[in-house]
Amino acid sequence: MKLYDFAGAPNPRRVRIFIAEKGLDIPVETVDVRGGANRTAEFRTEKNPLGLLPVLELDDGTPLSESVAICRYLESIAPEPPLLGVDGRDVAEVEMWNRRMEWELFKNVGHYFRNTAPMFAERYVQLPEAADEARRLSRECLRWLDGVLADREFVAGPRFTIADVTALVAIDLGTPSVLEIAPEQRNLARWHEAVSARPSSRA
Ligand SMILES: N[C@@H](CCC(=O)N[C@@H](CS)C(=O)NCC(=O)O)C(=O)O
Repeated sequence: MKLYDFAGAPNPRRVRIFIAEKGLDIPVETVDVRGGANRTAEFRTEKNPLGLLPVLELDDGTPLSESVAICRYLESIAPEPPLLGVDGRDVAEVEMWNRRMEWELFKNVGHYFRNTAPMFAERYVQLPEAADEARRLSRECLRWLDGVLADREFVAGPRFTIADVTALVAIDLGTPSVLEIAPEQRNLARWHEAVSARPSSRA
């Protein structure tokens, strides 16, 4: 296997954290995103038609993209520690929380950058109002997430899961331009300190 990666980006970081938590050793090839190597016809044909990273190339050459799909594959070949749930009900709860972190937090942080970052100016119509709204919604998510974390150690319950990975990369990406953990959000701060202290967070 080989992971096509880009160090500065949050979705590849999700997969790198997942790999580190599993203790897997997977060769990495850095793709020159700044130089547009991921948007060439060759990359789109051979790796990912959307021109996005990460891509996990399997031993038979099959290119897998979409971070959660890659994580699902990795969980199937390395079940320990379980990061996607331990039984049917738990799998559903982890999925629920991961999707909330993707849709309510990560997506809004991403929309902020899509609407403000110079690197996206040629690709997307950028609207200041859309950036403001994305910032408002991502901050709103942090407010209710702080409440959720009042009585649980991790986002989806008592165990570290993919929902923590998604929340961590979204918050680290967004801080401090889009959002930051407010001083009164003590549960969120405790959680962020704990997940950031895991060796995988440096992946
Ligand atoms: N839904 C995809 C999103 C992948 C994605 O947006 N990747 C970004 C990095 S975080 C990328 O490759 N950007 C390069 C570009 O836009 O040129 C996933 O979950 O992996």
